[in-house]
Order: sequence, then structure tokens, then C-alpha cells
Amino acid sequence: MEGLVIEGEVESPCSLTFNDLASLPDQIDDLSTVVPGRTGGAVRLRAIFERVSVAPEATHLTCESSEGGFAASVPLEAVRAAVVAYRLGDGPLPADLGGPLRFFIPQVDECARGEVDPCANVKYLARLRLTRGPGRDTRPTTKREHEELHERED
Ligand SMILES: Nc1nc2c(c(=O)[nH]1)N[C@H]1C(S)=C(S)[C@@H](COP(=O)(O)O)O[C@H]1N2
Ligand SMILES: [Mo]
Repeated sequence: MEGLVIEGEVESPCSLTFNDLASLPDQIDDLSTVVPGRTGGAVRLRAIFERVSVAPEATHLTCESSEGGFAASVPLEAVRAAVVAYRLGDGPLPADLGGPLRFFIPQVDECARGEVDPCANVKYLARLRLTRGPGRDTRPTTKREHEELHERED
């Protein structure tokens, strides 16, 4: 596994492996307690942010998928409760659950409803980039675009 790259407006950019993620504080043993209906184990984003020391200038978080094809950029205040799911039991999160790494923002409701929505729950997460102002964002904005994306996805 290549790990999770954290870069941009941070003091200590790094790449975190499965074991690195597992040794961070703020673990969630049962993801369904924060994101109903989802299985696996996760670590809170705030533990990752503390590890890299986010710069005060950062305003947005951009999450990018490993194939580089999908990205979402959201304001930092909207991701205070976000988590990175990274395991199922003792192994990595399987691809059918969006693994090996998947971003989740708890309590978002409908797609294409503003800056923070379930579309920002990036699957196959490879990179977290802290930016000044919004970064790359490929989320579908219309219902039509959304339907087209989901047809491609499965
Ligand atoms: N890598 C990647 N992540 C993605 C997408 C995608 O196409 N590629 N689609 C997004 C959208 S639009 C939605 S609504 C959710 C759907 O996640 P689910 O199928 O687990 O409900 O994943 C998001 N994460
Ligand atoms: Mo979506």
C-alpha cells in the first residue's frame, strides 16, 4: 500500500501507512457509530491534522482519489468531525467499501447541496492537500452529471 500523502499548508508533510494510521490517537473501532450503515474502522481527521501540524493559513482540504480522477475540496470548518476509514478487522478496507482508504464526513445529507455533501466522501483516497482557498474539485454539480458519474462508477 502506498499510504496517505498529506501535503500543502502543513508544517510536516508526510505519507502515512496502514500501521501509521493505526498508531494515531482518536481511533474509531466501529465506523457505523459515526457514519450509520458503514462498516470498518477509522481514525479521526483531527489526529492526522495534529500529526502534520496544519498551518494557520490553510482554509480548505482537498481530498484526491488514487486514480487521480476524483477530487473534492471543502472548507476546514466543515470537516472537523471527518474520519479516514482504513481497516476492516485487522486488514485494509476492501475496494468495494471504497478502500484501502476512504474519507467520510458524518451527517451530510443530499448530493450536490453546497460545499459539503456525500459526494465529498472520496473513495480510494490517496492524498489530503491543505490549501489557501478552494482546491481541485471534480464533484458533480447537477443531477444529470451525478447520474452519469454513478453509471460510470458501477
Ligand atoms: N474516488 C471516487 N470517490 C467518490 C466518487 C467517485 O466517483 N470516485 N463519487 C462520490 C459521490 S458523487 C458519492 S454520492 C459517493 C457515493 O458513495 P457510496 O456509493 O458509498 O454511497 O462517493 C463519492 N466518492
Ligand atoms: Mo454524489
